[in-house]
Amino acid sequence: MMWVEEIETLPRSGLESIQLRRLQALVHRVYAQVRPYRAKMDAAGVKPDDIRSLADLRKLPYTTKDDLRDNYPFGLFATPMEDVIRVHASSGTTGKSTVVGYTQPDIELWAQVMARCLTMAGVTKGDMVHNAYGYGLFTGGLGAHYGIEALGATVIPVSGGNSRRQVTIMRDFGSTVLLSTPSYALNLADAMADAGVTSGELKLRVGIHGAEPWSENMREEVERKLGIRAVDIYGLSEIIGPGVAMECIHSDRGMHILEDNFLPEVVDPETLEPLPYGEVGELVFTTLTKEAFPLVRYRTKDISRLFLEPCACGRTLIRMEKVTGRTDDMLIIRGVNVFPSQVEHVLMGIDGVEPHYQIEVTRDGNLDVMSVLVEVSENIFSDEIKVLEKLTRRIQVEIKDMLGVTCKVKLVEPRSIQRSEGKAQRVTDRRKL
Ligand code: DLL
Repeated sequence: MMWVEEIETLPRSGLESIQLRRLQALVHRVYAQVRPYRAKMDAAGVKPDDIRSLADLRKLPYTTKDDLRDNYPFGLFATPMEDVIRVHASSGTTGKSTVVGYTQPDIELWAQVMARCLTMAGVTKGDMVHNAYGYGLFTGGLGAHYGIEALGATVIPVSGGNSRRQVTIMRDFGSTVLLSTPSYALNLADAMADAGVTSGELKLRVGIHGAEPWSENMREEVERKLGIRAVDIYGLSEIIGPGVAMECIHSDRGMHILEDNFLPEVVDPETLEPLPYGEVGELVFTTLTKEAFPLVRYRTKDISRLFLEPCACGRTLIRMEKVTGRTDDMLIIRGVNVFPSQVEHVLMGIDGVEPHYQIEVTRDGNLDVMSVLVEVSENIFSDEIKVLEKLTRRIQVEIKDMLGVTCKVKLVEPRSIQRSEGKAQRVTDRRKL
């Protein structure tokens, strides 16, 4: 059990004084060690000593994905590379991925926050934890893995894919906890039905699902089909990975943010003014304890709101509402973050293709399917079928190389894609979550 009672149930004032101390140390550190932070703070006319209260946070400049891209890959790291013992990455705009790094204490911190999250779901030492988040550059697999071990539960590092085998493992090993994206949980439910395995034959008790948006309807479906309690977990690579916020089994609303480590704000995405508790806006996080890759006021683009009302579990940690959308056009397709601009970038590099395209996302069973409709030029269109087939395949391969996502490609006649009269509507998301 990983219940850090003296932190989780601290009165507000106690927690805020810890946050302030950590924030002041952080700001001094990034100012001294990370040139882009110093440049931005100098430009904004703010010095580390100006941060005297938590309210002074708003004097600090925001950090955005563009800052990450401009300093790709390691330019925002605050420790020497020799102290960095792990990197992870997630896809970003125009093909450059977002790279994040961890020192040994960062990896330990991550394991601790993840273990605290698992505890919120009632996971304990005796549990058999089936970890179906992908292992690799994605933070899901390894991030959860270390937390499960830190808790002393048994981890089954199964990663994603091969659902049939996963069902056998769940049944034979007696998995009690499932960690996966919500859509993959539904896939596993289908695989169970195909294999004639009922939820009654499993020992599964709770599912911890995140990394993509999911609705209450989807939660009900997962709970019914797998015979479990399904809870939400939130995180992003930039802030640490999974383990930023977690729904406890008592929560009537939202996820507890581990705010002794991740200081949240909600801001108006247009004016960038911080919003009071309860109002909907863009989530912004400052990492208070991370060494290698600290972030000051990082704009997540995720839409949510914060509320302070006490939770039945006794934790005083602030809660964030389920993330329902984003302020940008990022899509999450089978767990991979995809920006339409990346698709555009690929298309623009191919001769015979017009800059008119449309992305359609649907769901086939529980699997996301991305289709790209691409207009071709007149002379290509009148070409023989072999040429068109070759072009289709080339687009498919290049998109797969760039994004890691297999998509369907359909070439369409010149001028058949509707021209926009304002902002182009390039994406139709027909997934019913
Ligand atoms: O998805 C980390 C993670 C792994 C979280 C496993 C939970 C479980 P990224 O690949 O960097 O990191 O993607 C982060 O995914 O900004 C949100 O838009 C979205 N996201 C993550 N969790 C949730 C959630 C991981 N529970 C991006 N609900 C974030 C809705 C989520 N969206």
